[in-house]
Amino acid sequence: MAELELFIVDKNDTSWSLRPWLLLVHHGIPFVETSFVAADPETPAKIRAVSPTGRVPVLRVGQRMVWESLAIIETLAELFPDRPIWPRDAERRMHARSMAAEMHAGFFELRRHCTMNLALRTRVELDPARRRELDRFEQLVEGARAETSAGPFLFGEFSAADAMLAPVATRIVSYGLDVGSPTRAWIDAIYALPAFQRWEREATEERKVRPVAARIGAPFAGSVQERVVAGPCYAAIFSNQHRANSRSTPRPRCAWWSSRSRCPVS
Ligand SMILES: N[C@@H](CCC(=O)N[C@@H](CS)C(=O)NCC(=O)O)C(=O)O
Repeated sequence: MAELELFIVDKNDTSWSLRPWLLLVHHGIPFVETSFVAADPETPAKIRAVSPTGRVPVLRVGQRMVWESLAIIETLAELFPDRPIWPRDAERRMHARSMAAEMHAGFFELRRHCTMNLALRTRVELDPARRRELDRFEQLVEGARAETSAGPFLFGEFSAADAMLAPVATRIVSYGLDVGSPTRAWIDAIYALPAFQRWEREATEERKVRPVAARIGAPFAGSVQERVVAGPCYAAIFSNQHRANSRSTPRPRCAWWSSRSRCPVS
């Protein structure tokens, strides 16, 4: 099996990177994690060096790069057919793929106005356009949950559909958005998932050493103040080796600069 390397940015703020990362960690798939520091001015160039779109996540499979979160997830499903990355049932798989594609292609208002900020706890009222998107999101959750009484995830066990929708769970929590009990139960399941809890722990550790990037947290800029670390901020590029079934948080291999500068990566 070719070596896998997943390139991501700050865990507090990156919704797209969370998706394939959750699947890799949940399924105990070994991979190297390389995390760029969003606030480093050189990060956009570093990302462009590995990603044709200048965005992350990107997965290196041996010598080949795979970009776009959904393409990465499909690649993982193909590389690891023994793992239930998509639901095993063909009908549910169709449903799950449609949901994942809708998530990948839509929900622009929610994304733009409730940017991912894992540490944030606030309460905002949604305007009608954003509320419509959240209503549609709730329909997606309820539609999937109607497929099976097994649980607690969308199609019973954790799948790529849950991974694709998971960042919206964090936005609902961060911004105190009102949702019904089926969506609330699904959010609880996401927050209880060991892989998600590991992401949260690692995000907390990162926040202690990484400066806040300018675009992250906008437009609720005041809400990210808790991320600003007093004194000089020593930032690192983390390169971690994830081994199969490893439950502990890997240690960073190197730290390369200290900086208070900001760059427009979110
Ligand atoms: N459609 C892409 C979106 C990726 C994306 O927007 N990633 C953000 C980080 S979460 C990024 O790299 N932003 C860099 C920029 O906008 O300059 C995917 O599904 O992977």
